[in-house]
Amino acid sequence: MLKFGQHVIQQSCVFWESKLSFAFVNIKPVLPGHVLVSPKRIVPSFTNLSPEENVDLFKGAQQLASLLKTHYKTESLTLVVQDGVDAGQSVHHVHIHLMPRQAGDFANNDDIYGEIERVDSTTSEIRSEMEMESEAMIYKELVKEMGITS
Ligand code: AMW
Repeated sequence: MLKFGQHVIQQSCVFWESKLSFAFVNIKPVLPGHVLVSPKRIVPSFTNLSPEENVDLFKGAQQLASLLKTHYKTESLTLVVQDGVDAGQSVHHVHIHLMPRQAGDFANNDDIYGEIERVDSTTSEIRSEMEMESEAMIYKELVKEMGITS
């Protein structure tokens, strides 16, 4: 069990861990494969990451980006870090959004940013724990198969 700001993330929803970081499935994904990578320590802002946390987090995000590109058969991925309330950050614990993209997934490519804001403000699109666990299981297998290191 790991903390994501005020939220508790069940181990079954975590699909990758390193010494300082972890990745987990999203409770309200804006697209299939929308996952989050965070430091294990509750660090509110990107600028508060230690150099070690920064390297560990981005190394993990890069490897998991490859996993998502392979699994979702795409060459395109949107990465987002909302740092601070005025940038749209709602959970005050650094997280990188990884979102695999497909041709035509939004009418305009950049509509994804409006969708992140819209979904963030709803409580109606929360997924079941079972659905999240099933998704995490698929990625856990891929982490092993692709030899993604911690
Ligand atoms: W931010 O607006 O802070 O950049 O994004 C917060 C993200 O965290 C959103 O994508 C939201 O769906 C996700 N989220 C919030 N609570 C949980 C949770 N308990 N488990 C998984 N994802 C969560």
